[in-house]
Amino acid sequence: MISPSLEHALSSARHCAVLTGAGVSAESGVPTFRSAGGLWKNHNPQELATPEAFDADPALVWSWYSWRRRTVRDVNPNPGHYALAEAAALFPRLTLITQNVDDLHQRAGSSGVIELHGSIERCRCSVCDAPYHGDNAPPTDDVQYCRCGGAIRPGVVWFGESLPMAALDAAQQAAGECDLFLSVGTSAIVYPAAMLPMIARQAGAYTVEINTAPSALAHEMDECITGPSGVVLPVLLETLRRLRGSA
Ligand code: BJW
Ligand code: ZN
Repeated sequence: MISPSLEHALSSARHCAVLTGAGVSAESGVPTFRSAGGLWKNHNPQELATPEAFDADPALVWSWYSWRRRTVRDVNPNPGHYALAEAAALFPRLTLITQNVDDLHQRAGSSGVIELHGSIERCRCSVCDAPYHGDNAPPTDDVQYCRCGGAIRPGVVWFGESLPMAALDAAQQAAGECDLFLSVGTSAIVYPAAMLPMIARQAGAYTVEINTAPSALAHEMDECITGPSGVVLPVLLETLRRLRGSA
């Protein structure tokens, strides 16, 4: 599973950057966006994750996010999340960038995670941006309202919205500086996140995709490993430990 080129990159990389997508949480039981069977009550996730959908039917979108919040709270990190958390100690520098809005990387022990698409656990007012006071409460199916009267929305980035600038800047900088870039469990069709592997490759990093099926950018990567991240990442971690001499 580990090619000589990847072994070389694992043993010599000074800065490893990792981009994760929904696939990394699939083995925890969190549905991906674009998988077969990803529908919720006959709605397509891609049609619900938009400001237009929220404006048209806040109750529908809010209850979808409440359902997802319950799912995320009910599941645990899987061996892929844990392997990435442990790998951070084996590289001089590791930057973990995620498109996921769950907090499973953090719960597995990763720190400094760059959240490109926000967090499902941090809601805010859709009008005045005030933070929602009920973030820690059990998810409700009824839309919540701010003191200003605005509907509370999930603190995530929907299509057509800008990514948090500091997170995007940090991710682009890491992609441009790293010497090993792992793209894990993402279909790589959503921009600007999907630019990151290309930025890394153009800057000279060794780029590796880990996915159960080739992504839209598979042909642009130096190497693709086909398999579930919950299996592949622990193998990478074992290899890293052997190469870098840690127990
Ligand atoms: C496994 C596995 C296992 C399964 N192990 N693998 C440039 C070109 C074209 C379009 C654009 C562009 N720049 C911007 C755009 C527009 C748009 C965009 O990208 N559209 C494309 C779809 C064409 N982008 C935006 O609007 C972004 N905003 C922006 O750029 O602002 C400026 C701007 C606006 C408008 C025009 C131009 C500029 C914002 C994007 C926000 C994305 N938001 C979402 C929802 C977040 C909230 C929520 O969670 O509800 O983010 S959409 C959804 O897709 C979510 C995900 O983070 C994101 C990526 O999905 P991901 O993670 O890749 O999941 P899947 O399901 O697609 O793939 C799972 C993968 O895992 C698969 O490959 C499986 O094989 C694999 N897998 N099991 C390993 N066990
Ligand atoms: Zn408000």
